[in-house]
Amino acid sequence: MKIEVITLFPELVEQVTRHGMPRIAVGQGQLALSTRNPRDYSTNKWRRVDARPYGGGPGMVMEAEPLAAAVADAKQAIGAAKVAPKVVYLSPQGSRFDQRWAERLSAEQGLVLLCGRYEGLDERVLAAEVDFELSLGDFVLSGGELAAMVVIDAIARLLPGVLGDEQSAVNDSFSAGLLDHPHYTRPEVWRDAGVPEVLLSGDHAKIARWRRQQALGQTWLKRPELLDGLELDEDSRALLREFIATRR
Ligand code: 9WO
Repeated sequence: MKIEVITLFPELVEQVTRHGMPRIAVGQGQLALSTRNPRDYSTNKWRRVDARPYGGGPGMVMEAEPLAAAVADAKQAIGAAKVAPKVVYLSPQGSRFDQRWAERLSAEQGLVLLCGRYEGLDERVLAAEVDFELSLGDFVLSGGELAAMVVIDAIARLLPGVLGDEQSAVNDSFSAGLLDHPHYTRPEVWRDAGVPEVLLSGDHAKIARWRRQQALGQTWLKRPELLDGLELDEDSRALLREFIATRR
């Protein structure tokens, strides 16, 4: 997958490929990340890309033309694919980004991520160029860059071959719409607290069942609304009933 990020802070966004899954994905050739600075598309001799809002008010707005020119070049650079790459704008006004969005975007051949600064973009460039407006949650940052980096990280680990077979994303608790099960490592006793017996039993079928039950139970405890969106099979419903019963 090719990702082009349009940003006034390219050196910030490029940091995302210095560590973790995005770094591995780049190393394997599964991900290519490029940045593009709207300032390089400004026709102003001071390289300005912002101006005061019509109607007045505080702050500045990013002008349409340098952004549109950067998007056009980004699409060209991604090239290849028969269909033009999707353009994503990161903003608090967007649809909530979640694991399903990460999965959907990871199937694209190319993506253009648009990062706003100041009070945001001229609305007309949004209407003309943006396919999806996505939000990480109900909070305001100083710009879209950190959100773009989060989206890149979430996508990178889903690209084919980036996670090894044994811990593939298909095994993620979240791929089933559930929270993760609890994890334990040495020592076997820490501050008088032990490790659940089953994890020391060596019975791998039993361990897998316990983990599935914990994933269901932790979701019920911490994020019950996630269960409303799921069609649990009878076995899972039985595991959850048992978890709830042992907690009363
Ligand atoms: C700034 C501002 C200042 C005074 C009054 C209102 C204001 N709104 C904003 C604002 O929304 N600025 C945004 C900064 C413009 C677009 C890029 N910025 C941004 C993106 N902040 N937070 C995000 C973001 C992106 C994805 N998920 C969560 C937050």
